[in-house]
Amino acid sequence: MKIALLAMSGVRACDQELLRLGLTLPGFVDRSRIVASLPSLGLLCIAAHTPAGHELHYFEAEAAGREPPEIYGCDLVAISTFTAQAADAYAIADKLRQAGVRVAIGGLHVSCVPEEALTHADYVAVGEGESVWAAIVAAAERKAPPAIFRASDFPPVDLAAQPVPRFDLLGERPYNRYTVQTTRGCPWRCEFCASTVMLHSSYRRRPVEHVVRDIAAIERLHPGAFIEFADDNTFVDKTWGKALCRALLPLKVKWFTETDISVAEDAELLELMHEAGCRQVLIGLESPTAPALTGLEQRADRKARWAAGYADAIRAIQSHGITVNGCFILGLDGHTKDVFRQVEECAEAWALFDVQITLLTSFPGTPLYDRLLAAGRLLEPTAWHLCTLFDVNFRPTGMTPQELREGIYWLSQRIYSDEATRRRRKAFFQHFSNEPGYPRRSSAPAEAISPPSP
Ligand code: B12
Repeated sequence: MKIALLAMSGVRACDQELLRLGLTLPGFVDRSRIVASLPSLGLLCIAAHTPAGHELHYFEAEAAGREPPEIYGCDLVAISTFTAQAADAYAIADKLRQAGVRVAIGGLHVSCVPEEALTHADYVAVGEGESVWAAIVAAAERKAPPAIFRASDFPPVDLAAQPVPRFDLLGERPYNRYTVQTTRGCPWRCEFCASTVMLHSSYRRRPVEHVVRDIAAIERLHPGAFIEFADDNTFVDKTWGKALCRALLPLKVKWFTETDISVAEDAELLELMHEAGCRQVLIGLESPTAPALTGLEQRADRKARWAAGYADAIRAIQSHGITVNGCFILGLDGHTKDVFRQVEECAEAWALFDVQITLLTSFPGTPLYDRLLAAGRLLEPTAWHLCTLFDVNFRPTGMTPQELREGIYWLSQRIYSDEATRRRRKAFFQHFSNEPGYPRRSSAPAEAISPPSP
């Protein structure tokens, strides 16, 4: 069969005012541009499990109506989507089926609402795709009737036995970064998290030699490529993390990852991360004030326990030449209108190299969704297109939905302005040029991740 892999791509926000502001704020736009172009690792992973004898092609579509015409000439189209673009993915799937093309769909969103997806696709994958993909291809070949394929009905995915994702299918497309996974999942349970925990409940590490193998495969295709680890929380296991960094040393790649603040507790690990090419860590700080963090991490209330140490931890990480992208969620229970000013103050005081502000978002399948739904706090319970992290779709406790909207407009203008960005970065460099032993290397730490100057 001729099989198309179709990734829903690009970044999204429905709020017109935020988009208008975004368009005038270089910091915001540059950041979006950097991340907007990432290939779908999920599709490349399942592609590597395609039984022999099929022809594979990789495509991307930013919206329905913008899908490549070539997909209509295929026998099977495998679509991957997150929640925000589910409606676009379904619209494309409907058109494909009308044209007689079989459609399979998978990813975080449909894993939570498979029955919804089955009204638009022939085959719906629930959970990790590696285990179900071959069965879906076989079903499409024999023109089997529509069905849901649950990974839980198949042998579990063994992360120590995975082939190299099919990076070769990306061809010469111009990506800023390429994604690789070093771990899957996260041992903590944050109420709002809509990431890998939606697919599989346990936290797993890959063999470090496989991570090295995958990066080497990317570097062979695209020498000098910048790597983004598509992990939820890379350095939970510090011993394994050090082994990973040591294995990465000879590759001389530069990379970015997402991890929790506990990485700051281990100076040896930070040193190794920097030596191994880590240029930035993205950390969910979530709130500038501790009370709003209480209960957020549901296993051991970790976020609330870590909050008092944020300033020192960020300093420890950045003093190793690794910049921190600190993420704040606006609208958490306990946040009042003061939160916007508090985020601005903390971002400056902690000299955060980059700041990410998003709105509390209840993705389907999360404990947060269930809680807000039960409390009647969701404005439009199935408005999946609003699950962008930038659109308000719930009633906060400490302000009105409109005050939350206006707060993010105000804060984005303040923290993403050229002046504030320059001030924070200057503080970062001044701050750490006074640190004993800094800079650790002759190269400026931020060189690989700084957005270009406007
Ligand atoms: C890389 C990334 C992107 C890339 C995506 C490139 C792409 N097309 O995949 C870009 C930058 C485009 C992006 C955009 C957005 N993202 Co994003 N992104 C990520 C990130 C960092 C990693 C995702 C990843 O690669 N995972 C690893 C792969 C292996 O897993 P996977 O994709 O789930 O695939 C597996 C299964 O789902 C399944 N599978 C997937 N597709 C298919 C298809 C078939 C047919 C089958 C059989 C199986 C299958 O098999 C795969 C292997 O097991 C995650 C955060 C994180 N740490 O995970 C956020 C994340 C996925 N993004 C998120 C969000 C909110 C967005 C945006 C809405 C942001 C915005 N405002 O625009 C947009 C969505 C637009 C869109 N494209 O739909 C949320 C999604 C939550 C949700 N449930 O929807 C996450 C979890 C981050 C968060 N803060 O919560 N993102």
